[in-house]
Amino acid sequence: MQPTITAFESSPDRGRGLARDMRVRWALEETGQPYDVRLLSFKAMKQRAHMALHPFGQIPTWEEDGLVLFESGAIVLHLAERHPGLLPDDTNARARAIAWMFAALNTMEPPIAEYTTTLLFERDKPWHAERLHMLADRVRMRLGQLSHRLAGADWLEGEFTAGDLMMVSVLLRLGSTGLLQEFPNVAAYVAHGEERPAYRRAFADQLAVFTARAASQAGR
Ligand code: GTB
Repeated sequence: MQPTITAFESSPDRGRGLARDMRVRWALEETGQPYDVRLLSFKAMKQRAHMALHPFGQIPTWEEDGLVLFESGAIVLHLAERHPGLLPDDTNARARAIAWMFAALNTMEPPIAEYTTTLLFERDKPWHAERLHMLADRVRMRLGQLSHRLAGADWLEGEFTAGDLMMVSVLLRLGSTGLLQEFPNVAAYVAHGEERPAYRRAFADQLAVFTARAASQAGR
């Protein structure tokens, strides 16, 4: 049975690939695995059927042969461990790739998520400008450290791994904020990830969901 993942029926990012199903789609494309997608409204995400799959009522989830998973990192790791293409064979290199997955999710993503949340959803707060400034500096600190580590390399550990997939996915959340461009080698790293055919296929598929829905609503 091929896996089924869940995704937004209508993503708030209008198909810009920022929702977390995108990293799972990308991993599926990198490993050449076919999959099905079940689209969910915000309401359906909080209903019993989906809450039985995801304790926090979110996307993405993963269902395959009786296994149900949530958390995009756990899903990508599960996939990477079972199919070639995302983790090196060498034990130590594999451990390092997994460490980068955790770094993306646990060190980079929290300040980036805080920054983008404040940028988009807390504009009306009296402390908005001050907090945004502080959060931008926290993101800059991590980007600077990553930039130093990357130097002129294409990927974090020589070859492309699930660590890069996760890191690029997280960095893409910075989108048009301009922060990435302050670190040209990090911006180039992200662009390099976006150029991968597997990324492009995953991006096109999630965008098609948004455009099909927008077209059907316009036709009503
Ligand atoms: N840690 C979990 C994981 O990695 O899987 C986080 C999952 C998560 O945050 N899911 C979000 C969700 O289901 C979608 S991705 N939200 C609905 C809810 O909580 O009720 C987060 C997201 C949403 C929208 C944008 N955007 O529009 O740009 C970007 C990211």
